[in-house]
Parts: sequence; C-alpha cells; structure tokens
Amino acid sequence: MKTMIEPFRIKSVEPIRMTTRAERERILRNAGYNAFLIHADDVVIDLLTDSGTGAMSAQQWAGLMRGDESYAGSPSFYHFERRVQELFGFDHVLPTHQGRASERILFELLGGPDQVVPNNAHFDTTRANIEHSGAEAVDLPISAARVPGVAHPFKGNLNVDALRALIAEVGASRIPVVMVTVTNNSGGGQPVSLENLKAVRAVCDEHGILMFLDACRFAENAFFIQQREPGMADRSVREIVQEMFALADGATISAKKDGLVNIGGLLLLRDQDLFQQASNLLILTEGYVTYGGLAGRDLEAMAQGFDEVVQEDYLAYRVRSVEYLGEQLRNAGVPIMEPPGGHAVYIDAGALCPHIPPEQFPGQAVVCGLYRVAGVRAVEIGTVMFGGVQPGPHALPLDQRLELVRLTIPRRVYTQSHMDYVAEAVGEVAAMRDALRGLRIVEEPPVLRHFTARFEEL
Ligand code: P71
Repeated sequence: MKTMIEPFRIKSVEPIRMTTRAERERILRNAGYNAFLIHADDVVIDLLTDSGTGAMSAQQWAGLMRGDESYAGSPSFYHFERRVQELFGFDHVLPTHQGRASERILFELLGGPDQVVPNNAHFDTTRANIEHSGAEAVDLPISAARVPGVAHPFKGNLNVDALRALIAEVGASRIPVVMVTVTNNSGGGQPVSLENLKAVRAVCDEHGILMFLDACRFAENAFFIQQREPGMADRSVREIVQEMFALADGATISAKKDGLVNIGGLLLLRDQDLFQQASNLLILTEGYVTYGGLAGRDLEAMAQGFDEVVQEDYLAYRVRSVEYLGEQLRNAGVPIMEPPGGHAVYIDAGALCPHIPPEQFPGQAVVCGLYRVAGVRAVEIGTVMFGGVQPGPHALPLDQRLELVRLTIPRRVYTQSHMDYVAEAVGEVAAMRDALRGLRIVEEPPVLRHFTARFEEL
C-alpha cells in the first residue's frame, strides 16, 4: 500500500476553535506579536512545540489510575526505574519534572565559571542553564548543518575536528563534559550517527572528559540510524537505543518528547558519586528521589511511554508524517532545512525573506504571517531565540547563524488533513513574502527572551 496510515484510532477528541482573520489580527497585536503569548484556544493548529503536547495511549491513561502516590518508595517508581534501566542501561535513574530540571542539577555540579561545555548544538534551556552556572556553552555543528538547502543523512553530527581544536585551545581540564543532542533540535531536528557518537566518545576517552547525551528525541534519532546508517538496517530500534546510551556517561532527558508524556524528565548517571550529589540537589528543589517533582501516576505514564516510543510502526509513521509535510513545502517552492527532521519541518526564513535583515527577525515575521493567514502557531528558532545573550568567545560567526521557523508536530495528535492545511498556509505566506514586515523588540527579559518578549511591527 502506498499510503502510510496513522497506526492508531482516536478514542477521545478535542474541538478546535475556528477564528477569523480579523480576530487573529487583534489577538496577535494583543500578544505583542509573540506566539508564546497567544492563548492556545485562539490557535487553530498548534505547532509551537512537540514538548508535552502529545496524546497519551489508552495504556498510559490506565497507568495513571494505577499510579501509587506514596511519598517514598512508591511501587510506581520502582516500575518506572526498572523499565528505564532496561531500555537505557543505566543503574542510576533520577526522575525530574522536565528536561531543564535535569540540566539545572547537572550543570550546578559540572558547570561553573571558566568551564566550557561543547555540544553539537545546545537548545535554549540547556545553553541558558550552562550560562547560568557561569560556564560557556559552545556549539560545534558540522559545516553541512549550516547550509539549510543541502541534505545530509546525519546533519546533527558533532564536528569532531572542531572538538579536538577546542580541547587543544582551552585545555581538557576546563571541559567537564561534552554534550551531544539527539536529535539536534536547534539545527533542524537532525540525527546524529552512531559512528559520530563513537568518535566523540573516543575523543572524550583520550582526554578524560565525560560524555552526556541530551536525549529528548532518542527514539527518533535511533530510527534514523536504522534507516540511514550503513549496517544498521537489521538492528531493532531498541538495540540501537541501547548502543547509543552505552556510549554515554549520563543523559538528560525531557520525557515530554520521546517519553510520550505531558510532563516528566530524567537524569541518568553512571558515576556513583555524581549520582549522590545529584540526588541531594534533587531533594533540595525538586522532590524526594522516588518521585522527583512528579506524581506517581506520571511515572507510570512515562514507563509506558518509553515502551511505546520504540515501537517501529509508530516511528515509521512519525518520521513519515513529518517528511510528508516537508515534501509539500518543498513542492510549493518553500525553502526548508533539508532533509525534514524527526519532530519538525524547519522553514528557512532567511532564504524566504531576504528583504528582512536578522536584526529585524525574519523568522518572527513568518511566524506572525502563519498565524494571521491560518491560525497556525509556529516557533522562531533564530535571532529572537539565540540572539539575546552576549556571544561568547566561541560563538558561531553571524553569517553562519540560521533564521528558522519550526513547524513542530505534536506526537499522535494531528492527522494528514491537518498537515495539508498547514502546507496551504505556508504556501500562502510564501506567496506574500514581500509583504511580510520585520519587527523590533519593545520589551524583553535578560535571558530566554523568546518566551516573553513583546514586539512591534516595523
Ligand atoms: C522544544 C522544547 C521546549 C521548548 C523550548 C523553547 C520553546 C518552546 C518549547 C526542550 C528541550 C530540548 C532539548 C534538545 C532540552 C530541552 C528542555 N525543547 N533539550 O523543542 O528540545 O526540556 O522543556 O522538558 O525542560 O520545543 P524541557
């Protein structure tokens, strides 16, 4: 059969409130032209993020009823811990309320002034938590990652030569950990190959540096490895996940993505000492070690979610549905980050709107256009998100920064006709690109400005 179907039926539905263009014009103005400030019931199709926005399965909902809410030693924790240990191969498992809580604890322990933390590409909260500790966050993408129109099977790879050069320059003693983000989110949801992970591991071993995964989208990454990496076609996704994690000393995970839950996170550690210290910090601000800021029912939903996310018919559908949207945009002549990622299609707003300079936020102009035209909410990943902080000594040159608009697909939520509608909306915005206007910021917080800044159209 030619059509790949959603491998599930829909048992419970939520109505979508339709809005008129005139209403949306007013809503956008009131929201200061920031999509984060729009009320979700004023959105027709919500592609702001795939984080915590997925639909749970009947088995996950059943898990919620089984959840045991004991403060200490809940059976739900031990069930969750066992499932996580089996899948990821780590003895030490700390639950957290979401990814950034794991990051905050990790970088309080490993970061600090004068420290340097490389990554293929840090996402916003990871970078912010590293910088908050006083350390410098450095992106080391491969050069192909900076050219949106050129496809590469593993565009998320970390640039190993650049890593060696950075170590030679600053010294291994200033680099407590090398992070690798799978899939790479700020650079297009692109996967990292097993070969690249092994190469990074080898460099870390040479210099006695820890290697951690930022593994929010580990299952999508493993599926791409199975599909694209030579010799991997016969391996199961579960085996590939195990091999990826076997290379790492630890991982921070937001379960709101490939955990298929609406809230939850993990900190995985190998080292007993680090685990002790992390446990103490967890208790200080998150909660006791057997719930980490979550309810027992959330742990049950997560345990089940990690099981479902490595099912290969789910992943085939997941990756195909994102690719389908990418194909439609490509056919409509819209420049996108090639190839489409695992969780999102990224519009190359820099190429779409060459008349809007980076300091007038071309991505934000496209985000506003999509909302106006069709009530589609997307998110800017460009100068709004990453241009606010003072660039460190190892920041990428300005002309290598990307101006992207991410159409992020929530898991198991939207159907093919929803994607057709989104593609039409993007086509319409692309057709009126010359009429899109840049913006200026009128209000912004000192860090993570994209969440709350307010804009005016120029
Ligand atoms: C995403 C998010 C969440 C988000 C961020 C910014 C705007 C809107 C939504 C979160 C990630 C991530 C990676 C690679 C760590 C976190 C933090 N991503 N690493 O992509 O993608 O996890 O949200 O659970 O704290 O929309 P957390």
